[in-house]
Amino acid sequence: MTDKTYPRSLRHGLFITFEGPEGAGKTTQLQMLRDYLAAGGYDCVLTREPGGTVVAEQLRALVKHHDSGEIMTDEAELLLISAGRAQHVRNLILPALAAGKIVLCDRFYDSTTAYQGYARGIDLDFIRRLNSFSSCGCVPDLTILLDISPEQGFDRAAARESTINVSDRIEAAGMDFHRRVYDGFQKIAAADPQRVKVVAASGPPAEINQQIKGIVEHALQKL
Ligand code: T5A
Repeated sequence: MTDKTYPRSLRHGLFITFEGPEGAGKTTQLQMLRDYLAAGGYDCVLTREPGGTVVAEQLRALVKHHDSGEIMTDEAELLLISAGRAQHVRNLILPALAAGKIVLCDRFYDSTTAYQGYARGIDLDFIRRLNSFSSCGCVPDLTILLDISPEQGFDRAAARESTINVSDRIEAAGMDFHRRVYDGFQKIAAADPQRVKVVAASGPPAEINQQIKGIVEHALQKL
């Protein structure tokens, strides 16, 4: 990637999301991709869900670390995550895309389908409609699914944190839950192979980054 002029075809931006189980390496790979694209002259915005704006980050903290003793229902969790997305999409993602930027997002609505749908068991058709509503119909141009077993992802997260973060409600939901998340992501990828590209994520970061760069370059060439 040597041409540093702003590509005309990016006037409508490019929306790339990263998905996968806990500890899959999304944050690591997103930063590597952002650096690569920025070196090529692309204007990138790196963001995440839950979160991404002030209000959405406040909702993220509630979803992840709520510890008042009152049980947070699955329905409330879904609605809080969706409320954050409504803020994030309208106040950050859509304006960035309208400005011709590449938006790189750590998780998006496929996580809602996998975690709140397949793993928590909330009706998938309702989640599909809620995803569409909360995201204002905004569909990622490309989704990279980092494919790693929940066990290996947890090993990585544990190596980073010395223990699994027990104050993180979703992280602490148990291995059966995280296996359902993993299976859910596989179903999402199988249902939408044009958009969702599965990348094996058990190898070294540089190797994974090479594969992702190839996929993203291909997407850029098609614009
Ligand atoms: N959630 C989210 C929902 O339930 N519904 C939703 O709709 C949405 C959007 C977000 C939580 O919210 C849930 C899912 C999550 O539980 P989070 O803290 O952002 O919480 O959790 P994760 O997205 O899972 O983030 P993690 O930081 O845990 O994992 P990453 O970003 O996938 O992994 P990363 O890059 O931080 O790497 C983890 C460790 O592994 C090392 C890194 O150095 C780091 O120490 N590593 C590697 N080690 C070996 N080989 C590699 N290839 C490595 N790549 C990274």
